[in-house]
Amino acid sequence: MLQSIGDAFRPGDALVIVDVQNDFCPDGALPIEQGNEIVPVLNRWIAAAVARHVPIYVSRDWHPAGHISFKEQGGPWPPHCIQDSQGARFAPGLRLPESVTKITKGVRFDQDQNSIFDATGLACELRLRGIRRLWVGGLAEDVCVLASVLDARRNDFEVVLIQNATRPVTVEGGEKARQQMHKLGVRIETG
Ligand code: VGL
Ligand code: ZN
Repeated sequence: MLQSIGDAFRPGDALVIVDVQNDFCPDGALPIEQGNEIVPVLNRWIAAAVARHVPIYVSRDWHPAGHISFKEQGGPWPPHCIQDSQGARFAPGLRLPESVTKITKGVRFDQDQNSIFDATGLACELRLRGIRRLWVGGLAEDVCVLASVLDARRNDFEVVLIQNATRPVTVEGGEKARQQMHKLGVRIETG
């Protein structure tokens, strides 16, 4: 457990918030149990990041209607996060400053994009800004958070997973995801 989350930051850090959108919260189309409970935790991290001038990146799953990842199209998921829908909006309690950088993913017609690094150019952007370490939270721990963290490690970024700022689709999936991340040198923190 960190003493003070602000003090945990150092130069070269960024805060990364993955897909905290209505459809992944309990009343949404692809509800994640207690998905909304991470919002107040993330708000503390956002405030600390703003106070320390730590850049904040926020991703959104942003699917065209009839996306390839939807069940009707042979994919694994119910329709969710359809572009411009209420379900695709960021959770209303999430206090995002105007200075956040948004990452839009899931827009590809030919395949899903679980990772925020997949065809977004994000690794290049982070390197240009001198970012070397990512503090990561969001939804879902065993899907888009996992895929993003794995890609971050492949791209040689250090990663700290904020454990209490993420929730999995399934409990077992979350455990496996944490094991996998830990093996790849991801630090797992509560703050
Ligand atoms: C996600 C399932 C489908 C996620 C996105 O953001 O974790 N999960 N699309
Ligand atoms: Zn999706």
